[in-house]
Amino acid sequence: MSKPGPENSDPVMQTGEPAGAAPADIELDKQEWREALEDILACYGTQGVQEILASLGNWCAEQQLPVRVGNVNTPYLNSIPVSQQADYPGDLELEQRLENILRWNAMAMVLQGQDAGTGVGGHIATYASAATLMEVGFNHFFRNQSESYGGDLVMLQPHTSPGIYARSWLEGRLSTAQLKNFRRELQPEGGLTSYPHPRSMPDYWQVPNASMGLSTPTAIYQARFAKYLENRGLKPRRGGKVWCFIGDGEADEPEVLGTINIASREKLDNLVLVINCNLQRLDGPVRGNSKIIQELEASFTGAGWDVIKVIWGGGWDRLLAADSQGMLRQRMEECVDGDYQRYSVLPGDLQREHWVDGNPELEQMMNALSDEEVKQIKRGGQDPEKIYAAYSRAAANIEKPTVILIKTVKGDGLVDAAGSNTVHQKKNFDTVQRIAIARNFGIPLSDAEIERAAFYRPDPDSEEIRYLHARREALGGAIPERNSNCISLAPPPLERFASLLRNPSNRPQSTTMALVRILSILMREDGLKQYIVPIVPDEARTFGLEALFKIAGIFSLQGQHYTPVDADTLVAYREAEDGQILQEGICETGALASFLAAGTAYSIHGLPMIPFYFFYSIFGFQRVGDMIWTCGDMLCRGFLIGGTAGRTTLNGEGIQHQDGHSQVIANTYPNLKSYDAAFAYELVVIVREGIRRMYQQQENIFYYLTAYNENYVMPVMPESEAVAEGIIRGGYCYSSSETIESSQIHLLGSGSIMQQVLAARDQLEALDYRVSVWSITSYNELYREAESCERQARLHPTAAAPQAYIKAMFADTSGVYIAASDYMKTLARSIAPWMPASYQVLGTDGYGLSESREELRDYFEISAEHICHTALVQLLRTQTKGKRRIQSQIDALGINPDKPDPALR
Ligand SMILES: Cc1ncc(C[n+]2csc(CCOP(=O)(O)OP(=O)(O)O)c2C)c(N)n1
Ligand SMILES: [Mg+2]
Repeated sequence: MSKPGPENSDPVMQTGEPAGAAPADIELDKQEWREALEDILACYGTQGVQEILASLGNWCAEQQLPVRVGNVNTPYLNSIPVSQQADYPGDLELEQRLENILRWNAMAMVLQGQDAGTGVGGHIATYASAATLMEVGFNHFFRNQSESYGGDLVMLQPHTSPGIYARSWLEGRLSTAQLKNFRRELQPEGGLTSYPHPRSMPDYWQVPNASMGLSTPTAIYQARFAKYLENRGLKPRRGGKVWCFIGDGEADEPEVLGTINIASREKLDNLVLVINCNLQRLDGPVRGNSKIIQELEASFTGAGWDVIKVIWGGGWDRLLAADSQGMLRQRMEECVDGDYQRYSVLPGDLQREHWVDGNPELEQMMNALSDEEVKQIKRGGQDPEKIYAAYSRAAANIEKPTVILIKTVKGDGLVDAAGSNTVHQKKNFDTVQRIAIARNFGIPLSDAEIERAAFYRPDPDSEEIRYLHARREALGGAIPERNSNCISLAPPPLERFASLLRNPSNRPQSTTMALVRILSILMREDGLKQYIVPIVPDEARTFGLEALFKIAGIFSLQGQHYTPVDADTLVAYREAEDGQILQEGICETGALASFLAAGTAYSIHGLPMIPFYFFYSIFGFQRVGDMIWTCGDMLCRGFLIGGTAGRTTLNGEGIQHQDGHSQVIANTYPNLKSYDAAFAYELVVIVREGIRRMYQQQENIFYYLTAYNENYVMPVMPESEAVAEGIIRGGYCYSSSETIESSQIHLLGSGSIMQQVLAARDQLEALDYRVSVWSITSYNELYREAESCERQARLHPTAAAPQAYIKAMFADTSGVYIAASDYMKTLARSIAPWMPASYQVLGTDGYGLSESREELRDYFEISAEHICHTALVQLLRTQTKGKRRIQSQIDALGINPDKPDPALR
């Protein structure tokens, strides 16, 4: 490439110092450089321009100049020039009429709720800003699944839900009663949930959305998972996009910008993120002092996304074309969002004054427009043609995800309220305002109907309704719509896990290792193996999963362009385009989003994918609890495995690693089944049951299993049927000195702490006590079932009360009852109302600390000695005979009664 550069030489080259240049000189220089680039463009195209700029950048770097060539920001203008704007294929006038009807009905839903005095609330302003963005999508882009197309997943801003419902009502998919009962789900004739919640409306909403920020990682990882399924040959390559709409205020959530890199790294060209930049959040401007669109452009450009800005409506095209001196452009750059928000509420004459800002040339340009025309000039998000052009480009994009930054007006069309700082919370309008708004939208209702915010639906034969149906038919049907048709899978027969049930080698192992072995067996099982999705956030080695790397491969859309350092070992780090393992790096949010994508594939893709997500148990609920809550809402299935569990079993790691509370939090997730198993065979039973319920029975539940890293010899599974049932229901008798009935002491153990319980049993038996040991696999299951029985009894006081399972378990027993676990006491304490009065609980209240396992168990008072001590103290309290003997046995244990309380440290 040998094109002449600008002829004037650079003063920096001669002096090494930046020479001051007169403004006119530098303007001349700039002009010459631009002309040179124009030549380059004509000769070599965009690539040529890129190469020249890159070489200039390199030159600056060689000279050690603190100058960056190539700005991450483009001017504050639309990215697509008028000359490249795609033609609009729809009937603009008709679409506008339809949109106005939707705007009115969406508002009427909220107003009717307000008039009814139910106080259920609702939002108007978000949809008012987003209506055009959404309508262009609904009329021309969002496509359903068909024989030839994979289908789009459309995720809309939560607060636009009234507009989405209004559309479905016009389409005849929702009843008038439902619309009337917006935010009143319990009404007998049906109601509608506030925001997108599949749990509440499982045939309608696909993806939950209400907790700001989570929809972006959800969308990114859904897009990536679609590619995973294609690459693994499970889903045909028929296209299909994820369209995700978020607010500009929402983009402040760290989950948004924190997860965008993976989308470009993985070249997710099936992803379009649309950011509705109405410049406002709930309280006021998003970036009053600068421009949110420019800030987001820089972030997304830096992250490697294709960025399309839609800032100005078509009304500006003429003015911009006439702006040969760049005055208007300069003013557009100078104004900050705080100014723009103010302009949106000013009348035309004042707006003009501010735009012109004393500049006579600008004034002359603006004189071409009347005050009314100035007021009418729209932002890009109010112009369907500009939006269409952006969506078309995004839809055709290859090898990159696209973000479209669209400038809108919050509360657009809501007289007096649009653009105000209070518009987000605006839920009511008086009669005069209602009439003004309805008339503005051209709604042909009487004043009386408008006053009571009646819904308006044109005749089914009207042009509007026929158009609405025709467009959706052309695009494959209604959206949103959720399916849950999926094939059933049965768990492998129990015998397949023989090595875990009988432990022939007698080698000590941990429950984590047992789970890894269960996973390996499932990954070899015909009919099931292809559906297993192991997920790890850079912790595979911690959990002993690295052996799977070579066998199953780590999924990477790029494959592996290097020879791994351990290529010739059995555990080589093998990345592959069809890898089965999702290795998410240190990003629990991303890993959870992958779990969500895999665990909902039965609904989104009709594929029964079974995710097993292994993570440090402390970095689960308390780190990404909101994402797990989303799993519950989205009816996600799969297994969450909280590894390195237990406040004392994970030793040495200290406060921020040692988890003694995840099982407690797990109980707050209503459809999550949580288990704290002690033995390998228990895990086999639980995992089989999970597969049976989630994938054979198609139940909308998911599982949380804590897994420990303490090695011990796993016992053989007892033959009794009752054991398997007890494991699932939450507990069973593991051993008795003689019989259950004759036992004086009952010890309840779970997880790794079962080993301490068994040691305590031995010590107590050595003192001639008869002891029963109970394995409690899930206090949460026991508690829930007992609560449910309690409720039954409360509501049917005269009927025979159902007996809680926990009561039945201990029905024929007597003596003292001591529970010990590696979790907070409140976990085991939850069953206390159904336990005999002598029930005592030991647990790990307090922050963890760096110590050995043995010391930690003594410190938290869950060691075998403390369990013995508690049992003896309870005997001392409850027995009338042999007190002196018991006291001497207590003394012999040597427990320091004045040791500090770990819960208070
Ligand atoms: C995690 C979370 N925090 C706070 C809220 C409350 N909230 C709901 S909407 C909203 C403002 C949204 O602003 P923006 O994203 O700009 O959307 P807009 O309505 O302006 O389109 C807030 C703070 C929420 N829903 N979720
Ligand atoms: Mg906003």
